[in-house]
Amino acid sequence: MSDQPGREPEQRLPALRSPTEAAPAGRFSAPESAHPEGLSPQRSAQIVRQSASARWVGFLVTCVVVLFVMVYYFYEVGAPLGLTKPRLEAQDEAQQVTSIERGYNLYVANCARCHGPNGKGSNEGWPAPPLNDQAKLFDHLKASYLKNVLTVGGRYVCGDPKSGMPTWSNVNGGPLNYKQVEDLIAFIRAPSTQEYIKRHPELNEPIIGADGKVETFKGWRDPAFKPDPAATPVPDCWSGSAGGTEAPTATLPPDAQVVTVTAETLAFDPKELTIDAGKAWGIDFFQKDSGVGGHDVDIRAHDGTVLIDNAKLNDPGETTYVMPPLEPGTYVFICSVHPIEAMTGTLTVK
Ligand code: HEC
Ligand SMILES: [Cu+2]
Repeated sequence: MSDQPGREPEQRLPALRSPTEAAPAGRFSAPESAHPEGLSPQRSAQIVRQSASARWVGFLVTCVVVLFVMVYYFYEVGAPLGLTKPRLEAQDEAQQVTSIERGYNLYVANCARCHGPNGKGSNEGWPAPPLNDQAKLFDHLKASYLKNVLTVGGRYVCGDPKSGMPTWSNVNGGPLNYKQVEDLIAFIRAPSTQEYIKRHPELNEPIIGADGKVETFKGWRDPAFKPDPAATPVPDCWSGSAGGTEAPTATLPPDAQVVTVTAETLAFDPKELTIDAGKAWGIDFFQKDSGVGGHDVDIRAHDGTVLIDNAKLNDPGETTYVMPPLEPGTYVFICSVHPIEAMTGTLTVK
């Protein structure tokens, strides 16, 4: 401060205070009584106790928070050692199971009549190529491929515009919406290592079999399957072992068993049929009613699952239904137009 020469430092400050005007010290400190020279033993014991329990409470609250965070963390990402699944994964899986169970019903209702109830297709005498085949499931029937086939129809498989496989997705005029297409794909690609519950298509309740147990099914795809390195890869265009496109109109071998069924005055005759297992067979069907909406002969399992869906004869006439081989057991043959007692019979396959 060389601009004010000759003054003492305190005189250079802007406001000079008279030395008597000191700040009252008492304002800034507690009264004398708050600073006892010593504490009584009880008082100091109390202070120690109080601060100890306050620290305990703090410690416990911290523990609770830490525990909660840890439990929630494991709930979210899954407990160690695989004790629980990550929450999102578990939810994903539950949704996947639902999708597969729905897909099963869609398959039974829409696809089984050509690809067979087990997806064995032409390997078991059905008119469409097999889907349940490990080599095909391994690298041919991928989700994206299935989606394309179901969206475009059988034309997508080998480029045949007259392919017997219809278009399924409703984006191209088919009957199934995108969710149903997804469910079907989930079912076709479901792993064979897991069991799923058969559910009623409308009620969604588990179907109870004749033995009182819930009926189940397994996926087709073996997740452990590795193709033989020497095996020829599945070709892009595969319509069964014969190669090329097969029309889905099977013809009966000359020695096939053919049974006769007559529908007259809204009743089947006979109401009992017996055929051999494992061989293609036929029904000579005589339709003698007019003005009743027509008749057909469908084959169903006892739980109502449609196994064979034959075309309806609207007017009186005769046709021969070509029937794929069936496994031994008893089935129901029924007119889908008149599912009444008189148009329901028992088919025994031996
Ligand atoms: C009317 C009979 C019929 C029905 C019903 C049917 N398909 Fe097909 N499907 C075929 C035929 C025939 C082919 C062979 C197409 C071709 O090569 O032209 C085929 C081919 C396929 C293929 C391709 C197979 C391959 O090896 O590339 C898939 C996948 C398929 N069908 C799935 C389904 C699904 C899923 C359903 C039920 C929604 C279904 N099909 C219903 C007759 C049918
Ligand atoms: Cu009928």
